Amino acid sequence: MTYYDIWELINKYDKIVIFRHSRPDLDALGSQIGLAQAINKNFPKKEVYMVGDSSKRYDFIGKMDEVSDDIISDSLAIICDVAVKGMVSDDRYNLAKEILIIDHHKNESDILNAKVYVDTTKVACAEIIGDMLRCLNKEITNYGATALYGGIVTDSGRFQYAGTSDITFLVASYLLANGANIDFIYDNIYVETLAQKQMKNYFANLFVVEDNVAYLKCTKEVLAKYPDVPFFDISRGMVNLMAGVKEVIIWCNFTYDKENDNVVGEFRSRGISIVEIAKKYGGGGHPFACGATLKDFAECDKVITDFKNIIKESKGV
Ligand SMILES: [Mn+2]
Repeated sequence: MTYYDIWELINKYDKIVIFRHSRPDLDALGSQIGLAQAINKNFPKKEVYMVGDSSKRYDFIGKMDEVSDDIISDSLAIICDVAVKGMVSDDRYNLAKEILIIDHHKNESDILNAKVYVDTTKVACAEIIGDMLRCLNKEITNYGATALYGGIVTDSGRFQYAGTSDITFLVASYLLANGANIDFIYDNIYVETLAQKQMKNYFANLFVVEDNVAYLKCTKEVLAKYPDVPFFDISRGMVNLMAGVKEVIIWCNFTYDKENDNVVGEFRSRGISIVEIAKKYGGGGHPFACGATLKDFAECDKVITDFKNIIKESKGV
């Protein structure tokens, strides 16, 4: 599939419903909003909707739509930033006439009969969408450009993580030329309240470093101090407290999920691919940023041991 094929498929449908993964990050939401805005701008007569669970953290970027089954049955479903059934928020994409997946993750898709466009060289799904618009010379609104920029800047860690390429900067340039509002994104992402700063200090004092592995265990007891903070803000929000430490090569955050009575692990690494270990425990993601859901904290210890071993192996010990 090419960018042109994606655009032709969109061209065929009067109604388009855009899906993405649950517990959305700004790349998932930015991809949805950016794509919806681009379709609206280039095909003003088409009806475009976005669906999925809401995330308080990123509400500032925009809201989802209420969409009936009838509309979805008469539409093209586009799924952004995920290719795996179990992770899509709202499974009604099954009702659609046709399904298109646009993703940058390495996971094989298990959604049958979908057309799949996966480019794992892109640091963000929003980069794929922005690059498509750039290459096809299509227009986008200021708002859509801002949303896509937000997806790229967060998934790339402000143009820092592996996967950031010359194309990433070309797409960023295209988005700025089309009115992306950088200040709006940065004010909403990187300015925090005093309470948030103090919460980070609390968690930063809890992590442990052993054999170049840093880990944080957010147990029931630890989380009790912050009962009102959304799960995502701790699970994903605290993992990079351990980044940028000279002695730390792999870092991971294990957060108890009371809804499912299990532990969600977020794994990060500098230079050593760890996604195989995430997969070993039923998870996945990117080589240097991935995760898995664990049964309990005893299983987390096994993951930590695997990380220690993979570092030793890489040193040839
Ligand atoms: Mn993404």
